[in-house]
Amino acid sequence: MTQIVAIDVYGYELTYAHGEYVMSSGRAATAQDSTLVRVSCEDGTYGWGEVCTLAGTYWPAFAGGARAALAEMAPALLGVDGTNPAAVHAAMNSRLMGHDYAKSAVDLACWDLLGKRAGLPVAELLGGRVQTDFPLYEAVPLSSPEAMAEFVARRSAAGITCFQVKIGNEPADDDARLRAVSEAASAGTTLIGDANGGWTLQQAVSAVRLVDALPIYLEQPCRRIEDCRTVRTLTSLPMVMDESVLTPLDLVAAKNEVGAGSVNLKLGRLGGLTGTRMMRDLAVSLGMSVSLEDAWGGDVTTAAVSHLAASTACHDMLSVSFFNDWTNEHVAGHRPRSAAGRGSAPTEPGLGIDVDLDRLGEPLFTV
Ligand code: 0XW
Ligand code: MG
Repeated sequence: MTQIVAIDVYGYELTYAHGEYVMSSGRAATAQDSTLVRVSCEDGTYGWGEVCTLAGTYWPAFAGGARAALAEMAPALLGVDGTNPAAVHAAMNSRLMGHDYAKSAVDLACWDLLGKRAGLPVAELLGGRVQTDFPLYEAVPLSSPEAMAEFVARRSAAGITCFQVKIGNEPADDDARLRAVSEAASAGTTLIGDANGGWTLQQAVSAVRLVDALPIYLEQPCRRIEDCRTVRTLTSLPMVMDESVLTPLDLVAAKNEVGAGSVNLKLGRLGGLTGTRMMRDLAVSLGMSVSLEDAWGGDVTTAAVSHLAASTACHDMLSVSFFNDWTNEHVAGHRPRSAAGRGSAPTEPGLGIDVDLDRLGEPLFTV
């Protein structure tokens, strides 16, 4: 009954709501290619998933790669129980090793299907809803100190109480950015300086000397985990690891070797809700707090993130993003929708949203 009979893959463009999104090393974009997957079962039920890689320079993934990997794996999924994420991963792994970002879109669709079949929201299947709503963070694109301070003041007025401040270029400039933002932030605001691995070890060593006394967290200062460990020995700033945590062993190393108290977990990097839930539970059992999100996305990604956040205890969570507030195009009516800087997960079964097919063109392909 719930055997997969068809997979439709759609592409659409997500434009950034605040102009140009800029990260370290000159990575900048105003729009991203996102990919939606609809998994349909024999009984007429279907589930939705999404993957958006943030161009091709955030991690080793790009939209064309996601679509090619989905085309490669889709035939192996026909006939598999779509409400069984473990069986679906086994089928995908029988065709492709890795490519977890492409697998993530299918995984989300299966959790949507499983929730619909069970009559329960995905949050309840991920361990239970323990938060009805939670504060959201927004990233501050890397720019001049003045422009970044203005962003923080403007979005604070909209209710945002946590900002991920993009840094990772010249240490003196990053110091000025972080100081300007700290002054503009209201009392009680959480600030996370995220270098996205953009500093060389030499730059990071200089940077932490400058910013050590600021009230901030420091996220992924250098690309390599070994360099982050060296940086950690030179600063008292609380550390968050992101890009270099791909496996449970990386997570244990982030905690025990780098001394990071938090980890940023992204659906696409970990193969969807299945892998991210496992890493969330491991992080929490190690006494770490988690940031929950993806690399980018729209309504479907946001719905998946909302269920993960709703099933994570408040004191175990550092930050959560609702990317559908960062992007202009809404395929599911801008649901789930934040209110005054806070998010919550839908209460309907599955992901609890439905994609409006009229907002999408023809599928890129159907298997
Ligand atoms: C993946 N990002 C670059 C996009 C969002 O800004 C979050 C972020 C990160 O590195 O944490
Ligand atoms: Mg990060």
